[in-house]
Amino acid sequence: SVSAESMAPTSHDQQIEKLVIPKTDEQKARIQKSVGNNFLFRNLDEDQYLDVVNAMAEKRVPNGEVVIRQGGVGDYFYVVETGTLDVYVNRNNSGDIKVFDYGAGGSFGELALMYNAPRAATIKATSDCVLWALDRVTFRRILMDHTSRKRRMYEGFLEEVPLLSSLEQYERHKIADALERSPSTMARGEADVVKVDEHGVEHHFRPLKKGSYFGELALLSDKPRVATIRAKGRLKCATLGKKAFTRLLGPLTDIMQRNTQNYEKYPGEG
Ligand code: 1OR
Repeated sequence: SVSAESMAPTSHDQQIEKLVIPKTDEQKARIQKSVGNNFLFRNLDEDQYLDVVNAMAEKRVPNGEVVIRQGGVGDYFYVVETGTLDVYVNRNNSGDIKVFDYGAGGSFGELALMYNAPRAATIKATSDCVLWALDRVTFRRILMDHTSRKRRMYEGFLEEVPLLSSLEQYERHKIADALERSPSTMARGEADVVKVDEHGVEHHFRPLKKGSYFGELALLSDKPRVATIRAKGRLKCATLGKKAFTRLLGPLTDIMQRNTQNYEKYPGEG
């Protein structure tokens, strides 16, 4: 059964009905686990989190079923508890092309809700799935502001990072979702790249500037850090965790691998 609780009047003097779909503790625990690794839920306060859990509907989808059809109207945002799904985009009527896939903890269906646009892709289960569906109103009330603000904030900057310029705008949006605003793509400042050899002598490599990235080598090779990065004055970076790096920058591995050859060639090395 579904019920609605009324909330205090907003500044517009409207009554907002909160959606409450009753759940067992077991279901609540499964939601918590599913959203735990999802960036879009990271900044919710306790009340917002409870509202989201209350509003979510459990949806079981058999292998092969289409959850979202490109061109359709946006109604729900989905989080994957278990199972796998493929994403297809059909451009200029040239047929469906698979562009991405989701597994546990993934989420999709936010674009149509955020921009009042038709669904941008088709999403089809490739195994039996358990999904949590969040209605459009709750999504917009709780998750949209932060998500769209973060995407907008990083949009211009990520476009100017040469490594990322070949990506689709939507792929940069996913990177923006995953970025942590901690003090590694560089937003401002300069940094030295220093390697100390076995005799304790420092070797300097090409310094890093706005739009440079660093820290990829150890992630690509699963080896210890091979150089020290030292800020020259104030430095502002955005960081991407290892899991998000692998997932979102996987398509750029070859380019990053190729770029590592340039590290040895810095002529200013002394
Ligand atoms: P939606 O509400 O438009 C389809 O419904 C969902 O597919 C969409 O929200 C996204 O959550 C998800 N481009 C657009 N939407 C995508 C993409 C995508 N991938 C997943 N979705 N691209 C793939 C990027 C790896 C760009 C393809 C040109």
